[in-house]
Amino acid sequence: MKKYFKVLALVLVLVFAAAIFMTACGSKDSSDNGSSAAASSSVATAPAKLITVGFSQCKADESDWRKANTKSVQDALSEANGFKLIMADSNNDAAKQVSDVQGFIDQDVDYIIIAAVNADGWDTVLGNAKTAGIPVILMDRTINASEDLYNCWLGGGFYKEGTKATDWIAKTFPDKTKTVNIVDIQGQLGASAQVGRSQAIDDGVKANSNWKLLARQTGNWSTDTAKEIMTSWIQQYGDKIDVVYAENDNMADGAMQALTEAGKKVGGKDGIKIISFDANKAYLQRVLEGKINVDVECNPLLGPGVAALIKKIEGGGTPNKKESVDESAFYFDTITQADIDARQY
Ligand code: GYE
Repeated sequence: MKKYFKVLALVLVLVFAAAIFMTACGSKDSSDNGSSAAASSSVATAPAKLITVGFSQCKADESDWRKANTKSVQDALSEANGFKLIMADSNNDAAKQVSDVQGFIDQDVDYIIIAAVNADGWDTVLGNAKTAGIPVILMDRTINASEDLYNCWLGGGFYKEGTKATDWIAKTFPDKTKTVNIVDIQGQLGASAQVGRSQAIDDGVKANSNWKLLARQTGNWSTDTAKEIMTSWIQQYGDKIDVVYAENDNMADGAMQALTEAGKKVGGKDGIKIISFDANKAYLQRVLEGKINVDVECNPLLGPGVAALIKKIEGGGTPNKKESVDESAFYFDTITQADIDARQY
């Protein structure tokens, strides 16, 4: 019996030891599995090849709008979203921009995005991109090249934006017997945003015989340049100016500074009327204060839209040639705090 119990005890000990050993092996296995799973999953989840995108920006900090636009693209085309973004800032030098784009072609990037400084001069380099088989997406600014030289354009309707402003002038100055003196502070000459907005006020003046375009000059999207221009116009035209048509918020700011420093009443019902474009949050505050009479929206948050277009082409899809974003306008006598609070840029 003793011998029998000894054997039984020995067997039990062995079984018990085996069980402990097996569980230890089992957990290792799972970690194995984990690691092997991780290994297999790490094999399985090796990061997909990043999509390399060459982004040719006109001048990354030329205005509040452009800063928001640059950030929108950088955020959307991040590595976390599967992109490798290479940005070239042309510093608003059209010739440099074309060579930046040629640089992207030489680097054999997967996609090229262009916010064109100037609408002209693109045929050759876009022909090279096409030969290299690199899709080109135009963002914000349009160009004067044949449509088969780029895949699609995403942006705002600059002429239409301008007509929202001229419609407001027509409504605000109904007396056709009274002359309405307008000055136009233009964006950088040749940029499609400038071309469209300037064309709209030209057509407004053509259509309204009592409207007079007293003066126009490019402020290159800059507050300081616009302030200098406005200061000289105040000296030249004094109280004759009825409307300032500033082709972006930063230039409207410059004009308002010059007018205020010259003791002129700005905005509201009885001041010199201020029209602006972009509708950045800080400037909508000026609309609420009645300083800016009309601010026509132009949406800079184009990054997610561009990312979606790339993914569409990646997936074998063909985007529409033109994709315009929705835009509104804000008026000093109807804007609300809620409009401003809702602003993302
Ligand atoms: O109005 C201006 C920016 O192309 C719409 O460029 C854009 C214009 C915008 O610098 O502020």
